[in-house]
Amino acid sequence: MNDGIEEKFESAKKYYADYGVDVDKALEKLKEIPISVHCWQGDDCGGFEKPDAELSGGGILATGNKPGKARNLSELKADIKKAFSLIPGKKRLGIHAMYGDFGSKFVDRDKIESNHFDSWIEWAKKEKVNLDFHPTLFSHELANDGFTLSAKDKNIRNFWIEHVKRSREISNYIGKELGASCVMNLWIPDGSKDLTASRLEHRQILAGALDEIFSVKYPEKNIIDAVESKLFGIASESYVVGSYDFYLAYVLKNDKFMTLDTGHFHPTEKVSDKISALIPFIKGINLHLSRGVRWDSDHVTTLSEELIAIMQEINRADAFDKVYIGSDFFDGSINRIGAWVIGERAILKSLLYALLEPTDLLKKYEEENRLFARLGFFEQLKTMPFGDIWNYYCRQMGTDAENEWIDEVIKYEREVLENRNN
Ligand code: RNT
Ligand code: ZN
Repeated sequence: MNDGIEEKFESAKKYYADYGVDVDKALEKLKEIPISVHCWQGDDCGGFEKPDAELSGGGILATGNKPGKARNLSELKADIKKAFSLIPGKKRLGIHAMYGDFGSKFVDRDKIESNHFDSWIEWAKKEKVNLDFHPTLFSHELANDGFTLSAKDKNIRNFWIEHVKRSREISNYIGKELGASCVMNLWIPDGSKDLTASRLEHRQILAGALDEIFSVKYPEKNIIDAVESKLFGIASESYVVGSYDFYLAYVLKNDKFMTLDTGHFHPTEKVSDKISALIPFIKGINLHLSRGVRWDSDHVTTLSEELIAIMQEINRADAFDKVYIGSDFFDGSINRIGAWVIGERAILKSLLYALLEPTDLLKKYEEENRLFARLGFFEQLKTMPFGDIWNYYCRQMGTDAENEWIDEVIKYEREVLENRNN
């Protein structure tokens, strides 16, 4: 198709070259950086353990009931395939324990096994993507009292310890089968709606449970362990056991990865600033990119200043081997494939924006104490022809340019989603 994309790219390239930016090199790099797309955007985080499963309990909530959501694993896989075809570059897929292939029988969380994930592994091999894993410690009757791994009740606690141990075993198996380490991210909903007297007890119990879970050793080439903190959740407004401070101390002491979910901090707190603060000390960071809006932590990511700042910080630190980029949002009120594509493309756009930054020039202004020039250049970057480079990249990767993908999703909605009666 000749719509001038190549010509625009060539002229944009010159624009950046004037400031010492090698656009081709930036695109080569972008191609190699994988992003881990979460599977649960496809069905509002319901999973397929039981027919009509819905996200329930445990401090998270999916809102919206737009018809057309995936009703089973094969519909979910078809939707992921469609979304992936509209997202350029290397992708991984983040799955959750509740998306195991359990056939028609019910398998409780303390009984999941590696073979329940064989069909995902087969799928991953066929699609040439690697997998990440999340144990599921919500939407279950034993999570309804607000505490799982940090529960005082031994039976509840042991049930969940068993679930996470099995999740690690499965992650190790996935990593081994695919020949690429599987990031296993642990998030628990534990906390309390109101003033809590046993803060320390629950945290001590959680630390003990984590120690027990991680006492089983697996090779890092198969599995990477990460833990995810949260500021507050629905019904855990006053107390969250796995807070940022708790997990930061835990990962530094135990050499684990820290998951930073961008919706899990105070709105004025910047995750971008945490990257350079953690890198000198931490084994690694796993990102759950999301967009917090007021009380909700899970809106679809957009090309925001903060998302760009996160990528700039990773790039300036040249820490793409230490920081895993993944997403975590769920919106059931809009076309779910569209939501995926918007969110993942925003992540990639912000990454490209960062890769096109003439960092040396900005640092030079700082060293010369020309701080107006630094701020001025940050502003100038916003009007540089970044979009022409992005469109060219998309086309080169065999994906739709920015003005094309929306119609593709509308077509899929008409042809596929509207025929699902849910
Ligand atoms: C919840 C956490 C967690 C979940 C997923 C589904 O607040 O962000 O990562 O969103 O595990
Ligand atoms: Zn998350």
